[in-house]
Amino acid sequence: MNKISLITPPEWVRTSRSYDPNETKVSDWLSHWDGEEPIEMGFIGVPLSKTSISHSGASMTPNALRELFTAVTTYNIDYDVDLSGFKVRDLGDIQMHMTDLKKCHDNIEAGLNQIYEKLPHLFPLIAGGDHSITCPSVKAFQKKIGGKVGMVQIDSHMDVRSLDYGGPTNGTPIRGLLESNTVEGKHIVQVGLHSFANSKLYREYAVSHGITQFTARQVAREGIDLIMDQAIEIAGNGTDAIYVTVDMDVLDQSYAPGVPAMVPAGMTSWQLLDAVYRLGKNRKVKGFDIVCIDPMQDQRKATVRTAVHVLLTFLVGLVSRS
Ligand SMILES: [Mn+2]
Repeated sequence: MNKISLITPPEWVRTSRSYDPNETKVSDWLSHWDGEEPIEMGFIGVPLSKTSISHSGASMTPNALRELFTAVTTYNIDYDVDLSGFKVRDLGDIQMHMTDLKKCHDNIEAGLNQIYEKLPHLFPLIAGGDHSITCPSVKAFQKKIGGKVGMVQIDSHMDVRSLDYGGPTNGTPIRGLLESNTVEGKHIVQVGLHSFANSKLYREYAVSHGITQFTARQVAREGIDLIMDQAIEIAGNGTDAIYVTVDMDVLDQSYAPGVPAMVPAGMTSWQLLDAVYRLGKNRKVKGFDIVCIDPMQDQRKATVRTAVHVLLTFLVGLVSRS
């Protein structure tokens, strides 16, 4: 029986048809949390996308990921790591209000607070939802940490829009965190920013608040490893923990057709996988979310499938910490 009032059990609990006892599918390993078992890594769905500026079915992402967990194995050949030896559970979804978006954000923060009170050592693996969910998620994370939080945001967009124009939305989470003094700009690093997807005024706002920015072109030219090392150094300098947020619209449109705001010449899947592995492996990283996937526009589930690989590759880094 689930004892946390603001989360509901996973809507879909999928198991794969096992034809071969010699391999484990993610769906058969990442099972539903029973509400009591002590765990240190947990998948949490945050099904909210009415806060998206453009039309988005991102609220369907947690279930879309669960569905594809039946299609992938737990073994990563690049690092020779099998996740099936580690305990990760699906906690279910944060409850949303049907129409009251402020209430939805309040539920995200309060629901995560409830989870962290019950499971103080939990590493949250949060699946949005659109990017608006990152603001309440990081507020709860900062309370859990009880100190200064750094952020590495992998995104085509800066997400520092003024809250005066219909916010909070998926264009405002970083602005919301700055204005609420949850995170300082000097502790925020944005990676993968894209031309013709941001404005000069918001760039000046971000830079004036001390945010460090790396564009998608810099990633292509300088290499993701070098940039991630700098990002981790900056986000970790003077902070107690780093929160990682991945907006899937950072990827090139050919890799991620199922995002509401897709871009050409975005990052490659390999750049993103290498980035999240490096982040997962760093001891200072203590929280993760992945957002802004629209399963309704996703051709052959390509974007959801990539997101599954991003999540699992991050986990491979996490369990490989020395
Ligand atoms: Mn974003």
